[in-house]
Amino acid sequence: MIKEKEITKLIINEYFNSLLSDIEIDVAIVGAGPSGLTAARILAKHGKKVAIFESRVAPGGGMWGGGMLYPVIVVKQGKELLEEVGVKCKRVNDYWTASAIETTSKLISAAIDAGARLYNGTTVEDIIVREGKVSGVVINWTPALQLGLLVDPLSIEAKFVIDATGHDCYVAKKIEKLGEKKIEGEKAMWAEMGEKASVEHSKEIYPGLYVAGMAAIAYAGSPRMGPIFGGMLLSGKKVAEEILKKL
Ligand code: 48F
Repeated sequence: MIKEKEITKLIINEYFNSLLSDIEIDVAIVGAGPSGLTAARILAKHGKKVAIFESRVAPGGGMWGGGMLYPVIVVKQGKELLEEVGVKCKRVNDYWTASAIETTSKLISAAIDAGARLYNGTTVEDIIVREGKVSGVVINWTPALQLGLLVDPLSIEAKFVIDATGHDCYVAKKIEKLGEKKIEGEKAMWAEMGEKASVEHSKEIYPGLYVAGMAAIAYAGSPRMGPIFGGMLLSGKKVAEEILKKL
């Protein structure tokens, strides 16, 4: 016999046990796009306690649609990070192509398989700053924020936070409010420069807070690169490795 109340109990128990165990973590990753997912996989693979908070229901960020909804991605650097998660890459001249759908789903499942927990429908609306260091994130249900409900958030303590929120660099903007830096936002497209800059500028921008992926581009005011994704993957790897040295 299937009982509705048992289904409800299972869902509530599973979710809240997971959230309870993640109130204090090593790394909080904001945004489940390619950079955040890659960082999560590497950190979790090294045994770190990692949670990803993603405002949308479906994780994956801006990768599902490839370029203008042609679901193909291109990489020139970082192909090994796709192969590590089992993505089939095809060489075409100096580039590699892969299915955007295969890539996105495998990045998500590899992060989860490595041990990262993914909280979807959950928006990071603020950060905790204590004694000059980012010490966690402030979360709320995405629908509560979208509806403008007056609902106070909850907080998660984290030793490190990664802003992988993409073009908006939402978390880094909180640092701007602390008077740290004027954020100019991403510049017009220049794929080669953008690819280099996405890795170069993925780093700690305030004690405890790292930027990765398009958030790093927007924070640094560098050119965007469009649907070439190697820089996004490598940026996630770079911040994960920098954080691993400190944990
Ligand atoms: O935009 P997104 O895919 O970020 P990324 O890892 O990769 C960028 C590329 O997809 C592409 C590109 C590269 O060529 O230009 O755009 O830098 O994923 C960012 C994720 O963060 C979520 C958002 O829904 C998306 O899935 N996000 C944004 N703000 C918040 C958030 C927030 N405040 N809290 C939680 N999630």
